[in-house]
This record gives sequence, C-alpha cells and structure tokens, in this order.
Amino acid sequence: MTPAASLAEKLLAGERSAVPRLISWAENADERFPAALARIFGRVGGAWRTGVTGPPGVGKSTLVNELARLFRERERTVGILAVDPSSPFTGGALLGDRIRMEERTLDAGVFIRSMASRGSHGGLALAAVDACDVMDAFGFDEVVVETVGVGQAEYDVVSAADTVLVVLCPGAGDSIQAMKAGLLEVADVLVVNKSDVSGADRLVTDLEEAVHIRTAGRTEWTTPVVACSAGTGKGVEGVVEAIETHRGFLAGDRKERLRAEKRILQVRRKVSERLSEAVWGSLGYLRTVETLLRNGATPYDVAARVMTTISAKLVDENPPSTDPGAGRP
Ligand SMILES: Nc1nc2c(ncn2[C@@H]2O[C@H](COP(=O)(O)OP(=O)(O)OP(=O)(O)O)[C@@H](O)[C@H]2O)c(=O)[nH]1
Ligand SMILES: [Mg+2]
Repeated sequence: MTPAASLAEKLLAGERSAVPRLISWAENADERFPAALARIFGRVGGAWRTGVTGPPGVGKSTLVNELARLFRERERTVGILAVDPSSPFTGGALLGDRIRMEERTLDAGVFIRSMASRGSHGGLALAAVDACDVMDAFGFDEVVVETVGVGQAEYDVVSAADTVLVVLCPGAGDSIQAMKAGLLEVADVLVVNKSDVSGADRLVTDLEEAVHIRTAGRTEWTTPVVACSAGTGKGVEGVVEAIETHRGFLAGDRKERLRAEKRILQVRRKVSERLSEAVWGSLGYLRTVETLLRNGATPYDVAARVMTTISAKLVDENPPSTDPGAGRP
C-alpha cells in the first residue's frame, strides 16, 4: 500500500492519529494528500460545518470553546480548526482561557488543530477546506473553523462553511466596522458577544436594523442577531439554536446546492492557484514582463501577450473527461 492509501485507511478505520497527520499533509501541500483525499472523499459530507469569524479579540475562541461544550452535551463530537490563531489555542491567551480549552482537549470527542496562514494567496483557504474534509471524513459530527475576519483569505475560509457566524462585541468590533468589511454579507448568524459589557443592547439593535435594510426581499433567510456572553456561558445556548435553525433551513435541496456551489468555487481556486504557480513560479515570465514594461509596453499589452502565450499552451477547446477517477495517479 502507498503511504497515502495506508494513512487514508487508518483514518477510515477510526485511528485518530491519522487526522492531524493528514491535516499536516494538506497544510504543507504534500504531494501525497490528493491521493489520500480521493480514498476518504466518499465519507465526507456528514459533518455540519460552522465558520466563526469576526474582528480580533471579540471572543471567538471563547465562544468556540462554549459551543464545543454544548455540542458535547448533545453527544455530538467536534473537530475544531483555528486558522491563524492568536489565542487561546497557541497560548497567547490568559491562563484561564487555556485551562478551559484543556477541558475540551482531554475529551476524546473533541479534536483541536490550529493552522497558520502561509502567506500565499489561495493556499490557506484551500488547506483549511482540506482540513475540514479530513475531520468530516473521520466522522466528527460538528466541524468548527475559527478565523480572524480581516482579509480575503480568512473570508474564503469561513465562506466554505455551511453556517457562518460573524461575532462582534460592543466597542472593539463595532457594527460600522463590520459593515465596511463586508462581514454582514457573509453572516448567516450575527453574534453579539460580551453581552455583559455595556453597549451590547445598542449593538444588537443597530445590527438588526442593518440586517433588515440589507436583506429586505433579497433572501428567504433572515440573519438572526443573537446576544451572548461566551465568558460566562450566558446565552450561548441561543447561538447553538440559531445554528440548528439555519441547518434546518438548509436541509435537503438547499444544502446540496450550496455545497455544490462551494465545491465548484474550491475547484476554481485550485485551478487559479496552479495556473498562477505555473506562470509565475519560474523567473521566465517575470523577466519578460519586466523587459516589456521597460520597453514602454502598457500593462494591458503585457497582460494580453502573457494571456496569448499561456492560452496557446494550456487551454484546450475540449473540457476534461467526466470520468471521476480519470487523471488520478
Ligand atoms: N467581558 C467579556 N469578556 C469576554 C467574553 N468572551 C471573551 N472575553 C474575553 O475577551 C478576550 C478575547 O477572547 P478570545 O476568545 O481570545 O477572542 P478571539 O476573538 O478569539 O481573539 P483572536 O483570536 O485573537 O482574534 C479574552 O480576554 C476573553 O476572556 C465575554 O463574553 N465577556
Ligand atoms: Mg481566537
């Protein structure tokens, strides 16, 4: 058996140690990962994926910890991926946070993994989706991905989830900032955390207003605004309920359509990433571009020249075979 096949078999047999190893392959763009994924892909799809994003320090990790606790109370197993975390997964947080997180780590029904941004364009988002596929195939009932909502890569990570929670809190991550960052658009559920802090009620009202204006008549789903205090656990039950309601809303056809759309997006990103690597990965194209620009060509001219060359080389009029296994090593 190849190493890919043997690790995939371990995962399918329920060996937990296979989960972090496969995630490392995904994270490092290991050439064995695609073959391993092909073996476990038939088992992907059972988990519900919740993406948790929001400005730094609003309490995302604290909330994820609480969500994990409530999922466990419902006897659901949980896989957690923290992308580019600062706390508490990497120890950047207060000791209290870490101790609470350890309660979860001692429980075999919870798996926690962090993943650092590699600074590459689509790389992080793609690796994060792969990691979720691994946790899903292993059989975790809930897969939760936390990411700081700051850039396109992070946005891509959460938008691959079934339910996206955007977490805000009074003061730090105020509603105006969130609207500017386009966070409201990606939210299936808006969470106002730190409801124990003053200004929370006002933020809830502002957000409800904003949701009302933005989504009026546009979608069948109205984004709920849920207040909670992850620090004390108060109201987190309501967040779980909102996730379940959204899950119910998506049940059946909607879910299939949504997931299919997200997979298409994932393939497009992979193709774009590969194309970009193929063109810019070696110095040849870069040098030509520099020379052309130095000789007075406009950026449009140069781009057109590059496109003509690569499309002649790469793009065939015929799309690839529709046999799902074709082209696999
Ligand atoms: N008052 C109050 N503080 C909270 C609450 N939830 C979290 N905090 C505190 O807010 C701080 C940040 O919490 P984290 O959970 O690390 O926040 P985060 O959004 O994951 O932070 P980053 O991952 O660094 O973006 C910590 O000091 C928490 O103890 C809450 O409900 N109320
Ligand atoms: Mg965090």
